[in-house]
Amino acid sequence: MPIPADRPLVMGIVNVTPDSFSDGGRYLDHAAALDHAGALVAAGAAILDLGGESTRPGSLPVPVEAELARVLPVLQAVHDLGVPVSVDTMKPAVMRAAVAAGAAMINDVYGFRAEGAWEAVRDSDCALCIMHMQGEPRSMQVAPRYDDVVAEVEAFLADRIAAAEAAGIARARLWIDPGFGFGKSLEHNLALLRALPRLARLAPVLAGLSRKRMIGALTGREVPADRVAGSVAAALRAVENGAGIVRVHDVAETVDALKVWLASAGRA
Ligand code: 7PJ
Repeated sequence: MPIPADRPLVMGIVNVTPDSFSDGGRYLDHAAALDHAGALVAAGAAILDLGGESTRPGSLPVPVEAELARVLPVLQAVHDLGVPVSVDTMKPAVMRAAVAAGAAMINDVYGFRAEGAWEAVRDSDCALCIMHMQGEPRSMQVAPRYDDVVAEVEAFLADRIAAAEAAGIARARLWIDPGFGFGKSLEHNLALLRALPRLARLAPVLAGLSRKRMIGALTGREVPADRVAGSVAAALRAVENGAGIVRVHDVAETVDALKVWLASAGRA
């Protein structure tokens, strides 16, 4: 299913990770993810992002079999919801399986740097989102450091675009993402948010700011679920600065805000 390119899209986040409140049963995890996906589409999500491995600061890797067992059954089932589905993974084996199962996008926070990643997605027409991350999830927030964060993220993304093209992947398939919160301080994140128009010259931009620590830092909200209004403001700024997709938890709120904001700007 192709990704519409004529308007800013709200991407709803669907985590398929074991629920600490369930008994860990696989069926319950899948059913919960599917329920959530349906609710996000009903709330107006134009695309879903399905992830079976947490990449939050401090998180540890998940074995490939476990990630496949989490993501694939849900990917197959969410197709019936009628929106394109992105799969959030760093693993070539998961990319291959997701492409074969009809994923519309592969979203890789590691920027397709794993051995075999380009080959896993080359012979298909699915979109690719190349994200910038400094370090690894386990340690990335310990001491993020840049001389010029915008120039360095831009150079990384340009380099990855060139690598994709060298691997035989059409540029029209590529999206880029500065990776808010992935090895970045609050100041780094704000500089990148302001610089989105510059990054958008490279490729269409996907921005993920939803409920992140930077929103907590700016609002004083410790609890991620309390960061909705701050996250909506960040999503609007990202779209104003050229983002084509905003990746969010709070789909209904973001869709409403975008409708009003776009209409008031004469863009609806
Ligand atoms: C992002 C992501 C993001 C893209 C996560 C979280 C952490 N993929 N996956 N961009 N964040 N492309 O949602 O807080 O910002 S997981």
